Amino acid sequence: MQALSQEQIERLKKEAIESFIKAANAPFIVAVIGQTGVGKSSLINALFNTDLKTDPVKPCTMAIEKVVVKGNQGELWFYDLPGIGESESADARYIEDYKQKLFEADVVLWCLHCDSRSVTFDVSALNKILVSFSAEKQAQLMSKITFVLTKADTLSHPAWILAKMDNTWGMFAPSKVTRDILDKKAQYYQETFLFPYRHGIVSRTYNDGNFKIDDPQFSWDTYSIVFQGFMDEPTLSQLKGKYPHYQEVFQRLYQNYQVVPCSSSFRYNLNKLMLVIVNKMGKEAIARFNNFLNDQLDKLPFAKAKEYSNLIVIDPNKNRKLFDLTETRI
Ligand SMILES: Nc1nc2c(ncn2[C@@H]2O[C@H](COP(=O)(O)OP(=O)(O)OP(=O)(O)O)[C@@H](O)[C@H]2O)c(=O)[nH]1
Ligand SMILES: [Mg+2]
Repeated sequence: MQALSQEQIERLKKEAIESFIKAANAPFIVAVIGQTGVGKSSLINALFNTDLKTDPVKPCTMAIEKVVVKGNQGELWFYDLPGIGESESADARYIEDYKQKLFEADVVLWCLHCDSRSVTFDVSALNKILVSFSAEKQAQLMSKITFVLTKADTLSHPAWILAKMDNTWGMFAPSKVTRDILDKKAQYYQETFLFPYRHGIVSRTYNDGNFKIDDPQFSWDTYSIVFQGFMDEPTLSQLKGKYPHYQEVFQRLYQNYQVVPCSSSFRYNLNKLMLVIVNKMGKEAIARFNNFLNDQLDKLPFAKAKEYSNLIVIDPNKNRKLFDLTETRI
C-alpha cells in the first residue's frame, strides 16, 4: 500500500477535527407529540417563551414546526408535531411523522390530557408506531419517551394554592387532594404505557460528583450516570438505604420514567419536566443545556396568576358582587 503524503495526512487530520467539532455541536432534538388540542404548542411556548400558534377550538398545528433554542453550547431543536385524532387520513400521515421523529429525536414528549381517562387511542397510536420495530429497538425507543399529563389545572378538583413569592412573582401548587389525584393518575399512565416495555430501557442523569458504586446495573463517566433497566420504587429505596451518599442521583434516575403532570397555564412542574428532558439527552447535553434548569420556570407574574382564579361570590338578591379574587389586593 502506498504511504500517505504529508499533505494527505494533514487533510485527514483536519477532516477528523472538523467532524469531531460538528458532532460536539450537533443539535439535540426533542419532539412533542399527542392528540390534537392536548396542549403541545402551548407547552413549548411555556418552556421557551416562544410564540407557536395555539387554538382553543379547532386543530391548529398542521405541519411540523421547528423551534430552535440556544444552550450553553450548541442548540436544542424542538419539533412541534400536528396532533393526532383529527381524521383517519391525517392520522395515517401523522403516525408516519411520529415514527420518523421518534427515531430521530433524543427525547420525545408524549402529551396526554390530564383530565381524560381514555387511554385506548394513545395506546393504539403507540403500538402502531412501535409495531414495525424489533423488541430491542422498541425498548430503546421507549427510553426516549417521557409521558406528560397536560393541563393539570383543569382537574375537576379545583383547589390550587397560589403562593405570592414576592411583589412580582407567583407560583401555583396543587392542594393535597389535587396532588393525590395527580400522583395516582401519573402512576396509572406509567403502568399503562411504560410497563409493557420496561425490560431493556435505561435511565440517565448528570454526574455532579464522584459517583462510584459496586453495582453492575450502573455505569458512569465524568458527565453522566446510566442505570440499566427501569428503576421502580422498591429499587429506589433499597439503593438509597445502601448508598445514602448518592440519594439525589437515585432520585433523578427514578424520575426519568415518571409521568409528569404539567400545566402550561399555571407553569406547574415545568422545571421538573425540563430536568427530565435534559437528563434523558445524555452526557454531552447535560453540560450543554443545564442553563435551562432554574426555579424561575415554575413562576409566573402574580398579576397574571390572579387572572386564572375563578372565585367570585355574588349576592343575587342584591345583584351585587361580594368578592372577586381577581380584584383583591394581596
Ligand atoms: N387550562 C389549560 N389550557 C391549556 C393548557 N395548555 C394549553 N391549553 C389550551 O388548550 C388549547 C389547545 O392548546 P394547543 O397548544 O393549541 O394544543 P396542541 O396540542 O398544540 O393542538 P394541535 O396543534 O391541534 O395538535 C388552547 O386553547 C390552549 O390555551 C394548560 O396547561 N391549561
Ligand atoms: Mg399545536
